Amino acid sequence: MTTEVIDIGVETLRTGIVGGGFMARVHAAAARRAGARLTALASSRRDRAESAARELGIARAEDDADGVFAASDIDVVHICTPNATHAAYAAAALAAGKHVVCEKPLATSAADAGPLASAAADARVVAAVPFVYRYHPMVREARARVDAGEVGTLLTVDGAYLQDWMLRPSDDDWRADAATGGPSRAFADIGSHLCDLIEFVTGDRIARLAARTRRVFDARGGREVANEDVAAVLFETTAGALGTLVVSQMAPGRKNALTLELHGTRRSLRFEQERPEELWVGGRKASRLLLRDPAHAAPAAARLQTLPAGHPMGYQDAFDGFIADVYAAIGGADPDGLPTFADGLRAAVLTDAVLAAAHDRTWIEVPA
Ligand code: SOE
Repeated sequence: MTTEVIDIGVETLRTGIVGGGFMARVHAAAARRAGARLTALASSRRDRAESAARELGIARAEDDADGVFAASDIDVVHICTPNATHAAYAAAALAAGKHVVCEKPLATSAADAGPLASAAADARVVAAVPFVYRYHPMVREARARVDAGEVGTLLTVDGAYLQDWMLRPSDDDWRADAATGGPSRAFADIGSHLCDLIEFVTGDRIARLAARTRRVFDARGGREVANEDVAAVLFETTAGALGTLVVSQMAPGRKNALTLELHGTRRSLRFEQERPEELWVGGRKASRLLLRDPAHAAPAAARLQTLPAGHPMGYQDAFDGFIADVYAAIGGADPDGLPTFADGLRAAVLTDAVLAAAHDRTWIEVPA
């Protein structure tokens, strides 16, 4: 029997992953769904790479990250390692001519993120940061409605991102260690998602802010903690809207509760990450809860709906939508709303501003 190979004119992308934890699993699933070949994985140690590669069904384990960057059979590198390694790994992947998906924070300071954003622009490769909540269809629906003027002039923003996995002093993670996590933990890890969503949905920018941060436990799991558990931010946008943000990884009962509520002169909108099928539209006379439905969606929201109404889509679907757009961009497309290294730099600028405002106990003008 002969096997006929049909050339459908689409080259299979070859993906390499650096990192072997939870996020590597999410990236691998999304890459596979986007049709890529998962070629190799590297982790902090060879044995870890081998077990993660086995678990994720990846053909080859490399000795270290350099092995992935140097591999001639890899087109796109996904960096899913501790925060403090991101900048150097992203720079090395770009220098090797790879397309790059780098976990957030892109770097642990704006000073380190800036050159990466410039290098990515110069390298003419696709360089993306997974601000994946942009890929919930109801977030695109909210953005389309703001853009169409349904909200009116934006007056206030009420945002929160709450988790509880660092509630007890025995809860520990590399993110709590400044050497691996960086100078900000809660804000860089999850506050960055919230700010990205605010600016993405409203098209407005956080222009100035005041902030307080708090480290609740000075030690976790026997080591010193150098970054914050919680943060509160008061801000003003370029267009004059006022907003507040509460960010905590110590909010009992809250697992991944990103909530964003916008109030305008005509309508309010509310999105909750843990209820991604819904968008609340508030009005003075009547309010409505919209349920995701491709048949009644703005085009920008409809294109991300891979399942029909009533068949819930969630976190992995949002991630899959993001990676599908990254790979489409590598193929020459220009997908709307793809978060790039420029957005990673923006998150680093905002994180620096929050830390500076909290430290100096003053308002900070956020660089545009
Ligand atoms: C842990 O706080 C974490 O996995 C973040 O790192 C992700 O960015 C967020 O999507 C969920 O929570």
